[in-house]
Amino acid sequence: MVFNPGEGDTPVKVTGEVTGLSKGLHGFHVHEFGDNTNGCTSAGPHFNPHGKDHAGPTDSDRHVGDLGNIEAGANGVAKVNITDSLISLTGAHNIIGRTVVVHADQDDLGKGGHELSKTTGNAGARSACGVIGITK
Ligand SMILES: [Cu+2]
Ligand SMILES: [Zn+2]
Repeated sequence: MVFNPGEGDTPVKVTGEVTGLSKGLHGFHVHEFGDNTNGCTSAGPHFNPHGKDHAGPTDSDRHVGDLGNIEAGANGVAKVNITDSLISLTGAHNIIGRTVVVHADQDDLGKGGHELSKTTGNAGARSACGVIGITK
């Protein structure tokens, strides 16, 4: 996964590929901690510096880490190509040193009416994760 900043830091372009998924939509978020000591659980909750409710990437009130869903085809591959104006590689919304998580289930973007909709989008287990770092 590659996170590329635009001019003046935003938007950030997220590109890459996730393989081995079940067909369909999978929640895709930046979680608070860059810690995978106990697997993806150690990444903590969604990155939410302003204490908002969980929502979708196009909602004005959302967690900074709410990047919505990625969609895998029948081959289990999801191509990621997201441009987001809230995450940043500098300042208060900096996601470097945090963790990107792919979930087992679809993120309902806060609208599913489930008790977890407003915190996690009820996106289920954490299937894969990786700390966001700096590379050449
Ligand atoms: Cu998540
Ligand atoms: Zn969220």
